[in-house]
Amino acid sequence: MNYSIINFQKHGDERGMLIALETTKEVPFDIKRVYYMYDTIAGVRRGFHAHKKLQQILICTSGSCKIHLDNGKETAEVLLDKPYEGLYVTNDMWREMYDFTPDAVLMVLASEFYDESDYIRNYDEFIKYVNRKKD
Ligand code: T46
Repeated sequence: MNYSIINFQKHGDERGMLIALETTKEVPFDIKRVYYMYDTIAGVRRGFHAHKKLQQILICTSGSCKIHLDNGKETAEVLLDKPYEGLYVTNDMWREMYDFTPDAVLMVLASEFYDESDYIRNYDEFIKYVNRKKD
């Protein structure tokens, strides 16, 4: 499946930890946008879409949450619970985020500006879209 976990280099010293993320070093695309979600209500599941073009790195900088990934053929569940780990997800991947702890902050680095036309928000449409691309 087209995703990977990136382990970021930790710059630790007696004061604590620091993670630095730079385009072309830790991040395999030009970062055009950063957004994050916090205060997610217990039990909420969000996402429910795929992107046609967008690449992203998801980092749970505080607390934890889980990510469900689906490429139309296979699925995977990823636990994000370390501020030094990033989940790299490319296009054509259905995603859902869930099991947010009350202190969870899910930060996302994105390769594109916000564009609603890049979203596929209907699962049946997503399956048709990925199957069409295989032909
Ligand atoms: C994704 C997952 C991981 C903006 O105005 N600008 C933005 O850059 C984003 C991301 C959202 N918004 C607005 C659009 C909606 O009115 O914020 C509201 C919530 O967005 P959405 O319902 O798309 O949020 P999620 O949690 O379902 O999905 C988000 C990203 O949209 C998506 O690209 O991969 O996080």
